[in-house]
Amino acid sequence: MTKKTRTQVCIIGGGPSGLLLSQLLHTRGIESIVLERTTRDYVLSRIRAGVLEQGFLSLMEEAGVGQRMREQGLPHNGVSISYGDEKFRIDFDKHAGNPVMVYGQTEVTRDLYDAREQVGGALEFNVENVTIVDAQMDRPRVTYLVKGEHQEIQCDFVAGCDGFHGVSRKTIPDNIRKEYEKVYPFGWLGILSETPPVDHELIYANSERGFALCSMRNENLSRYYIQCSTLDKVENWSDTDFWDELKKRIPRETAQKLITGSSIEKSIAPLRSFITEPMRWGNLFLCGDAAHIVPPTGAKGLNTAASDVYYLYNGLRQFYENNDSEGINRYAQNAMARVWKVQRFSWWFSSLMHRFPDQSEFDHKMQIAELEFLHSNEAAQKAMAQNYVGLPY
Ligand code: RFL
Ligand code: PHB
Repeated sequence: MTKKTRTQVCIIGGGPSGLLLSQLLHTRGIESIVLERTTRDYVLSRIRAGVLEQGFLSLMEEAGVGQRMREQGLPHNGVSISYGDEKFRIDFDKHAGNPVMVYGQTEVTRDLYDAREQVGGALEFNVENVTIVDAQMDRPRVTYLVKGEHQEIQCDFVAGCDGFHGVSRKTIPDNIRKEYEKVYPFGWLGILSETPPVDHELIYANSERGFALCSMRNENLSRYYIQCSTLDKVENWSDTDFWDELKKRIPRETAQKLITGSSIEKSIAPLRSFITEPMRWGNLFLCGDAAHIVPPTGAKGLNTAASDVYYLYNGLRQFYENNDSEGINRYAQNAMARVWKVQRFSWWFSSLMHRFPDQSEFDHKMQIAELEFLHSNEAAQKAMAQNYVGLPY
């Protein structure tokens, strides 16, 4: 026996994109059901993004979940870039007029889960075999299994917010779907440690030994990354090895101030640029990592997921409130135009900051020349600042 339910928007994936979309729709009285393959605890255990753009903050406020972020987040007015022992600052206030907010993805997701639960939002965990049926018809359906029981949701629209490994993107037939991909020949080894951050702002470091990033979550929680080989394993890196390597990649003056401690999380992430087109197929709309992945240099993944949510939410709102399909019809075009620009920035910043295994001496000289140009040129700093704090949407 299949249990049948009806809703307006079926959202696949209970990560930040899916939760934010469902909470925003709720503020307008639009019904949704979120289907999540794992559990709330599992989603909250993934240490990911840490830097939020203004557009993201506005959406959280609009969704009514901005309070803790406003109280506990750390506004940052700039970021530092180093190469060897040289270090300079990109001033967001001066060049872009907006700060960014340091507030972890874990906290964003926790706030969204709490809000969904407070208003009795429909969320199903541990769903299996999610399948999108009749995405091109007026009444698409989503079928799945939960605790061995067959379930079916009939809806008007399906939002595919199920990340890079989800099923939504693959529902679009191969002859319609086009994918663009660049895989980088290195990864990021990250640790979280209950130590004060080495600086009050983030430091992106280009060094002879490879890239490093000094980031944070709060005054006593630091997040550091170092570029590593794609073949590396977390077990190969003791905390001491990690700190020793980090110190060699950041300016000496900064390394002397670094407070080390034992790690409470350690993981390796691959780096990839990936885009799939189209982002809409019939009544299926892809959002966030389901449609695109950026390398983490520049902190754009979660923020770009949020700009997709913005376009989709406003399109759905226009549809349900005014019976006007203009917004949903323009969704793929609007979202994609911004996604390519963000991809460009993430690719440029990644290319500038990392050591590539096949890098020639010429390539290296070009990196240093570009860093020196950025160091000394206000127009270049302005372009960097505007991209970092987030392009408008
Ligand atoms: P998510 O977070 O992957 O969530 C998708 C959810 O869908 C579920 N799912 C399914 N559910 C039902 N049925 C299925 N068949 C399903 N398949 C999957 C999954 O369990 C999951 O819960 O995608 P979403 O919501 O689009 O959010 C995207 C962000 O998580 C991602 O872009 C960022 O984390 C990227 N990122 C960063 N972004 C930033 O904006 N700023 C940063 O500072 C930043 N730092 C980072 C990052 C990503 C990193 N890693 C690990 C890749 C740092 C790192 C190291
Ligand atoms: C993080 O704090 O996890 C972080 C910050 C900036 C990035 C990537 C990750 O560019």
